[in-house]
Amino acid sequence: MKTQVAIIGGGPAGLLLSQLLNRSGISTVVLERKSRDYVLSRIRAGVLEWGTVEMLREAGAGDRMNRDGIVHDGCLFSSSERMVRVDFKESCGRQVMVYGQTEVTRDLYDAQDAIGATVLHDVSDVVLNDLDSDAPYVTYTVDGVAQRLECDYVAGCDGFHGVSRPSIPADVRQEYEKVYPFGWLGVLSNTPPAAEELIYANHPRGFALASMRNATLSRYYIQVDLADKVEDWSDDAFWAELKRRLPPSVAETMVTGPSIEKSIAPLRSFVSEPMRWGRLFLCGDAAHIVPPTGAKGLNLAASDVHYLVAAMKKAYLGGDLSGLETYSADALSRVWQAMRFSWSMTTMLHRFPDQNAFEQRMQDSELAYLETSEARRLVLAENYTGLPF
Ligand code: RFL
Ligand code: PHB
Repeated sequence: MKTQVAIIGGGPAGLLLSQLLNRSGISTVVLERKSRDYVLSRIRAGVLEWGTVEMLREAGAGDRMNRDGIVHDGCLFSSSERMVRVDFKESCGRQVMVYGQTEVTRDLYDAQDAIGATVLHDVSDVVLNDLDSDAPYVTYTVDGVAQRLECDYVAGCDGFHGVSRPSIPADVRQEYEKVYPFGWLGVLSNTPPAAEELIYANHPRGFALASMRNATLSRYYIQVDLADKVEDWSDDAFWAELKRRLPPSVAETMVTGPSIEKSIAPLRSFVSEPMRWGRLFLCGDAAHIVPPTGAKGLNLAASDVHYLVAAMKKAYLGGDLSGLETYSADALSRVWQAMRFSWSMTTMLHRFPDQNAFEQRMQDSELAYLETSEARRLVLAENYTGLPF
């Protein structure tokens, strides 16, 4: 088989890239390790920056989001001392869209089906070959049969544990990492959201987040010990702990119910440079991971795709390779800004095991500054809603 761009991974980065390239007349084949049902069972991101919203619309995958997504003008930050609202719209004139990654992925699969794009599932043994030549190719196995895909370029969209990043020689890669000493326990439940906007809570017992998917589906997270297992947390124990950490007025009135999904995710900041090697281009979690506190992971995957699509269009439609040459630097400059923001939100809102009284006061002062300074709220708003591409 032959294509112009071989895309490894059928998560949001791979599917959005495939959709936008195909719509520009550039052919793709997506190779995904898991089944479609498995990919669609993952519960992950919930907040889309406006740039991501516009890309999904441009991809022809925005109809359901336009109808069912919830536009948010702001969000809340609470601690035992105070409750601060950041009004994104007032501060920086922008908003975000609350619409789950699961739905984004479903819409992208439907859009790919509608244009007859090639997405192969249950693909194993993916190997990227001759990436530093003019004729790279990908070998893989489907239904027990070994296959070969010839291409001009390979897009590595296969997440943190994929094969693409390790295909760049170790002596070329520079990796930066910070592992946080806690995880997030997330619960999805068929209950109305606790509040109209998201609440990020800094509490002496640990961080909590009240989020949502729609009027009858809520998503909550609490900071937990890295050693904790999902089995350690009954639904009752989860709700009791969440209520302790949320503002009392919210905890008193919130509706609880059986969890329909419960999982623990570790928190990490990670960047691998460069994002291009030879004819391989990394996008999304394959190149970088952010802790979820800033709601940036999926949005960064989309911004990488933005730069790569622009570069590919320039190359294929205008014969100009300069966008491909600068892809890594262009994508990384925005990645590092999102890294900084996610790290600062994580640092401001979580309880660290070795946190002393001084560090405690630093967190309180951050929130007090947020409460009193319009400039500080603007900084948060412009980062949360997404820096320009
Ligand atoms: P994905 O989604 O991991 O998709 C990669 C795909 O590649 C496949 N794959 C392979 N395919 C072929 N061959 C191989 N060898 C392969 N190895 C892997 C995988 O099966 C998979 O389908 O990466 P992508 O596309 O880069 O998308 C990134 C996002 O999924 C991720 O950044 C976000 O979910 C992060 N995230 C959030 N991001 C936001 O923007 N806003 C949020 O509110 C937000 N909340 C979150 C989050 C992530 C979380 N977890 C669980 C990590 C909340 C949580 C709890
Ligand atoms: C979510 O709804 O899953 C969500 C929202 C905001 C975050 C992280 C996750 O910062």
